[in-house]
Amino acid sequence: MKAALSSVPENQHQNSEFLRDVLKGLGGKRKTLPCKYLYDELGSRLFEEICVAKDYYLTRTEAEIFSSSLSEIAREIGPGALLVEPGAGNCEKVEPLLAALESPRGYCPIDISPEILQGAELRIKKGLPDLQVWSEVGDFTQSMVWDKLTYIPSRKRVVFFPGSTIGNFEPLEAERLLESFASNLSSGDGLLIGTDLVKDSVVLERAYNDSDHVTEKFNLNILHRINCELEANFDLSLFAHRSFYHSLRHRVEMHLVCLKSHSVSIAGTRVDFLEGETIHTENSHKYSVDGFNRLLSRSGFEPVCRWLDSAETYAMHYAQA
Ligand code: AVJ
Repeated sequence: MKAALSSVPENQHQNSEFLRDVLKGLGGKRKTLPCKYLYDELGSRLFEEICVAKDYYLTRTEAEIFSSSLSEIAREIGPGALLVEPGAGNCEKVEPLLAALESPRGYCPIDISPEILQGAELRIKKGLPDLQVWSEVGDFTQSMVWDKLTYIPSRKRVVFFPGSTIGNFEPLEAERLLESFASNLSSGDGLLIGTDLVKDSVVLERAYNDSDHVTEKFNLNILHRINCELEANFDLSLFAHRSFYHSLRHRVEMHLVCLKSHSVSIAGTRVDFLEGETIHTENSHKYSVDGFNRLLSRSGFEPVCRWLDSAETYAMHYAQA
């Protein structure tokens, strides 16, 4: 009873932040929504489906690099490391890495979804019962969640940021984020980070317009979420999923295109949509190896080495603070 009561203000607080971000994003001339809101419980499940969709090569390719280079990666990290994973999700990727590390100090997953994190922690503890796990619920772009981790003593910290999540950030924001990672590390600590590489636009566009239409469902789910959580009345049939590669900006952009002029009410505020107008919901930046090394250097990291898949579509970088 007590827990239920005390959870109310927390939810209201989260909702008001969500509402503020949504109204701000949809209030401008170019409509946008922060991509972090794609990942509610259903969105996170749909994303897991994307990861196994045959046209979405990123997850599979990263796993291939992992399985073929795992012992080399573990050797590079060295013994006694505390692994910190911002945006850990289901923690699926980290398990083989943790298992390969020499006497790891522990594992700290950070995620905004408490449900996902809870399940992940249980799984990790089952697979690696001797490993110490400190889970943190929160937004990894906020320093608050990192502050709690500074109290865990360790000889070396390594931030693990796989999945090409860094691609979601505009280059300047990515630099700020990597700088903030560096600010939570000491000299000699590490960053193990996955990035999708620049490649043929046909391959890229197929990955974000998969033939099973999971990406379409994932994209549209953000409107469904706004309807459920913010008392809005989006008609999902009036929006279509659209993803394309913007070659000058080296990124795949994901949008929701309005099919017919109409207005929507969001928590009492009216928002007008014109036919053909889009809501920009996500960017996925693609990097060359050199381009990403430059980004690392600008952010306070020294590139140490990297591993690519055999077809050179994806890279796993190791850098030092
Ligand atoms: C989780 C951000 C890496 O950009 O490839 C997949 C998200 N969006 N399909 C990506 C995503 C549409 C994904 N990241």
